[in-house]
Amino acid sequence: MKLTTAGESHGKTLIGIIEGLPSNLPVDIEFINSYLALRQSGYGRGGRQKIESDKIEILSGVRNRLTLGSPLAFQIVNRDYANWQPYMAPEGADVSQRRLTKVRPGHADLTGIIKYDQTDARNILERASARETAVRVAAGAIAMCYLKELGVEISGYVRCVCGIEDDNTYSFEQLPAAKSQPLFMLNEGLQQKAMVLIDELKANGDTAGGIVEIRVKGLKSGFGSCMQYSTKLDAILCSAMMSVQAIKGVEVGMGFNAARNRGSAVHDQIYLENGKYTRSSNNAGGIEGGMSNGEEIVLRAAMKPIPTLMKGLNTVDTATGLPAKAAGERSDVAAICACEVILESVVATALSQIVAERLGGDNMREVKERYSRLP
Ligand code: EPS
Repeated sequence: MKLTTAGESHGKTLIGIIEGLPSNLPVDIEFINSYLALRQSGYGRGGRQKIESDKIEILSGVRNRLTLGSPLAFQIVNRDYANWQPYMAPEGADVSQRRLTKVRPGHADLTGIIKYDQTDARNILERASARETAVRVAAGAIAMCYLKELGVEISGYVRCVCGIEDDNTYSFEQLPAAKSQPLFMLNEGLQQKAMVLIDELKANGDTAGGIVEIRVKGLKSGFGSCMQYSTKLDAILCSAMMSVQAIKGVEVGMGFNAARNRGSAVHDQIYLENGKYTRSSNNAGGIEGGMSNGEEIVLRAAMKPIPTLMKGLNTVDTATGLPAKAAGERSDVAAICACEVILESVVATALSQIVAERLGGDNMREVKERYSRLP
């Protein structure tokens, strides 16, 4: 399975193409759209989300809600293009308008214009923008349809917003409740504090990041491989998470805390109960030797604060070479809820690729039979 995305933030449309899906996979369009809406939700988002109402339009690869086995192409139309067409159209665009030269620290602007030989960072930011993640969420929702057929579920919540951290442990069954919360947090007191902080940051033209935890339940053991570095499950899932805009750190299970503790406090001890192997804990986050071990997979990712600050950080105007305040385009104060949905999505896509590689199968009947035969 392979996903390719295309599209600019204020261009006409966003496009995704998924290759390698088996036939007869039920595609739940209502679920995909509700998941897209979830990505647009959350406390601290900016004005753009009032304009957009993301919906998937499937263009190929599905007939009567079942995949055909052919490439699945889809689009999500940018409603804001109606306002941007004069400046973004492939032909006849007025590129003297909407220029961005007061490059934003932390964004792709400066490095991008140098690398791609541009004078206007608009030609960089339009693609670097997290708007692209709408496609990855739609694709992730399709990957979740595939994983659901095998009894594999993905969920998550927000653990931290700009230093306000929830260090409680939650069961997988408690996680879905987060999605109906304004910041996808499970501790209401901390969430309230985080909302007050976001209001303060907004008033000061500042932004917030946070930490998200993603969990996978129901995956059998043996996915990923210890035989070649590039096939390790943790390497693949962490790479998928790092590919999300604004992610600066990832960890598996106990993660960085494992390094702060001794071996006997870290490694999950193994027992045999009624002919089944069990572990005393899940500090490994469900992955040992680059392979799923049958326990829940536990992943966390750190999102840096959004790099577009309304108050503008110190920078250089690349048009004049003079010191300037960075461009403060319309922006989100916090997009941690969107990030949570996106991380679930990219994990779903990467995991479905690993599952499909191991199981093969041209149609869902084959896929399900092969999965059911695994120990
Ligand atoms: C983004 C800037 C903002 C965000 C955008 C990502 O867009 P705009 O400049 O149009 O206000 O809202 O995110 C989305 C549009 C989205 O759907 O997530 C950026 O610079 O990365």
